[in-house]
Amino acid sequence: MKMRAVVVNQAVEGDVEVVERDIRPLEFGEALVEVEYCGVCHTDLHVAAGDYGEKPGRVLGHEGIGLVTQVADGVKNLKIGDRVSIAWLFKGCGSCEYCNTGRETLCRSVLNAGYTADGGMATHCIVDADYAVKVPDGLDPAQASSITCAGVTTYKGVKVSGVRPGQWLAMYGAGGLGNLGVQYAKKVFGAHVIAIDINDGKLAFAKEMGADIVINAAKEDAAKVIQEKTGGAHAAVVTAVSKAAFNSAVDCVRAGGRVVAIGLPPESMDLSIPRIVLDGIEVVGSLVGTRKDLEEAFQFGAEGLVVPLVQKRPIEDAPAIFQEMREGKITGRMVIDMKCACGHNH
Ligand code: 8ID
Ligand code: ZN
Repeated sequence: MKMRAVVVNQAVEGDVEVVERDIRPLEFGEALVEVEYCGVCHTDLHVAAGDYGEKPGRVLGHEGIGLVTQVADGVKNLKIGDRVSIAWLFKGCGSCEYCNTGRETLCRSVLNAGYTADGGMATHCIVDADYAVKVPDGLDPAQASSITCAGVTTYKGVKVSGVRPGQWLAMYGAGGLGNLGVQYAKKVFGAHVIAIDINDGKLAFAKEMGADIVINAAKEDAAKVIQEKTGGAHAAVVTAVSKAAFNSAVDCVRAGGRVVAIGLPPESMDLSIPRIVLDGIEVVGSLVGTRKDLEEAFQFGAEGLVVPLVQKRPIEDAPAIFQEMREGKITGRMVIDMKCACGHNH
C-alpha cells in the first residue's frame, strides 16, 4: 500500500516536498491511521530548516487527526473507526522517572512525530496506539488538529504560568499558538490577557479572540506599556519566534512573575541577574503537553470555549504553506486536508 507524504527535502534549508511512500506492515502495539487533517506548525518549519539537527526525508507533522483503519496485536485502547491524534509526543519509554511522574514529554528516549519519527503530514501514519489520544465527540476534526499541538502547548503553558482568575497574562506572539493561548488564558483560566505581536492583522484577530489589550512590539516598547497599564503582568507566555520577545517578556512581568518559554528560535535570551534575583522572576520552559493535557485541551474545544481558526488546503499546497509561514502571512492555522475534494485536479 502507498501513501502520500510531506517530507523535509534533501537540502534541509526549510523547504518540503510531497512524495509517495510505501506503508510498512504494522508491528505489535501499533495502529494505522488514515489521516484526515494535519496542521502546519512553525516547529515543522524549524525541522525542515534543520534548526535542531538535519532530518532529510523525514515525514513532517505533529498536528495530525485521523481514523484508525487497522490495529496490530497488543492494541487494547483503540479500535477500528476511532478518531485519534498524532502529536509531537509520539512515544515515550513508559518507565523512566519522567514518564512515571507526569512529565512524559521530557522522557530522554522520547520519539517526536515529524522529527525523530515519521509524522502525520501524510495520507497515512503508523502510531504507537498507547500514545494516540482519542478526539471527543462534538469536536470538529480540522479544529482538533490545531489543538493537537498549538492548543495543548498553550493550554499547558498557561497552566505552568500559574496565572489565576483576574490576573494579567501577557501572550507574546499571536500566531498559530498565540491566538489559541489567548483563548485558553481568557476563557478557561479567567485571566486578563495582553497579546503582543509585530503584525497588526494578527493582533486584530487576537482581540477578536478575547485579548483585553493588544500591543504591536514593532511600534511600541511592549514591556513599558504593560508595566504602565497593568503594573506588570503576573505571568508571560512566549510563543514568538524571536529573542527580542523573550527579553521583553522578562521585563513585562511584575515582581514574583513567571515567564513561560514556548517559542523555539534557535538562539539565546538575555537574563539580567539582578532582575531575576532582586525581583524574584522565574523563567521556565514548557514543552507541548502530556496525553492527559491533550485530553483536557480537546475537551475545552469540544465544549466550544476554544475555537481554532483553520483554513483547509490540499497536500500539494504544502511547499507554499511553508513559504507563507516563513513570511509571517498566516492568521490562525493552515491545515492540510488529506482528502481534499476541492474539485481541482490533484
Ligand atoms: O512545545 C513547545 N514549546 C512548542 C510547541 C509548538 C510550537 C513550541 N513551538 C514553537 C514553534 O517552533 C515556534 O518557534 O513556538 C513558536 C511559534 O509557533 P507558531 O505559533 O506555530 O508560529 P507562527 O504561527 O509563525 O507565530 C509566530 C508569531 O510570532 C510573532 C509573529 O508575528 C507570529 O505571529 N512574532 C515574531 I516572528 N517576532 C515577534 C516579536 N518580536 C513576534 N511577536 C512579538 N514580538
Ligand atoms: Zn507544533
